[in-house]
Amino acid sequence: MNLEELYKIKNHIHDLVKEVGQYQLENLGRQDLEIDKKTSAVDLVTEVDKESERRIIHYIETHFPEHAILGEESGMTTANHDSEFLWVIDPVDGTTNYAHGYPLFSIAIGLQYNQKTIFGSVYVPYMDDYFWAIQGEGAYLNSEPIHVSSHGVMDASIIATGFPYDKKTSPDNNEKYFAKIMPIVAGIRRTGSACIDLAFVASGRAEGYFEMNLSPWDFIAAQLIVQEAGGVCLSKPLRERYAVVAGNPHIIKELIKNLSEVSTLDYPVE
Ligand code: 2AM
Ligand code: CA
Repeated sequence: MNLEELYKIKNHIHDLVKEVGQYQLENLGRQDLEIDKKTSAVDLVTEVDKESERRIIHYIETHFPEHAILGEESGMTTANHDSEFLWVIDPVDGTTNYAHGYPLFSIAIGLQYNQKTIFGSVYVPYMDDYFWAIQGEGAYLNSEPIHVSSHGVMDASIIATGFPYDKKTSPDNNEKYFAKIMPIVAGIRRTGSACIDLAFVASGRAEGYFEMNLSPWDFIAAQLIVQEAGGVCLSKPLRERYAVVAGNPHIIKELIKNLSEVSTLDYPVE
């Protein structure tokens, strides 16, 4: 796939997520929203998650019938699962927010070629913010280039984090890391959407981010955006999921140092 094709994809995905985002906003806060439980009482999926993913997959299957697709709600497509191209989709990142009518949620779409992410996008419908990156081409918010911030000290930094659905029982509920970082920074933020947290690191709205228990669709697209914005975003397999740490080049060192003082086992250490 050449650069011209990737720029076309960027534009077409922008049109697609605007349309899907409009549908999501129209249904936000609806009292009769159909909500199902997935793995537990707090792991939710709404009819809007499913319909949004269906629309995104329809677009990909129409334009790229040979590509494989991994979606949060449908899993891995059986067709083309050996393709070199893999689309990774989260139709609503921040489902708990969405189900409560809390307007922070995003649509994440990434494209990988031989396991390397070559395009990543995060769209936040409520803000009409389209974050995107093409490998080697920098990162953008709508049409403006974005860059990570240059703040290098923890006590002047905003650090975002998150906690998994199974936090009552999971050893990977982030509690001890949160306790370590919370007192030493200017502010902790918890949006409920890993993709928004990472996009905010990429655009310098936050300095760093750490979270465990993520699935690939929660961070693959946004990871490229952080990297192309001059930041660092590392992931490490942790049981069935991933621990992710991100930041500008100064804060990432501080963040990893502090996280590894708690334990060197869970988060990436370099
Ligand atoms: P979701 O809203 O798409 O489910 C919140 O901390 C972030 O982590 C969100 O991006 C949420 O994605 C994701 N998340 C929370 N618990 C998770 C789990 N058990 N497995 C995978 N992702 C999870
Ligand atoms: Ca998600």
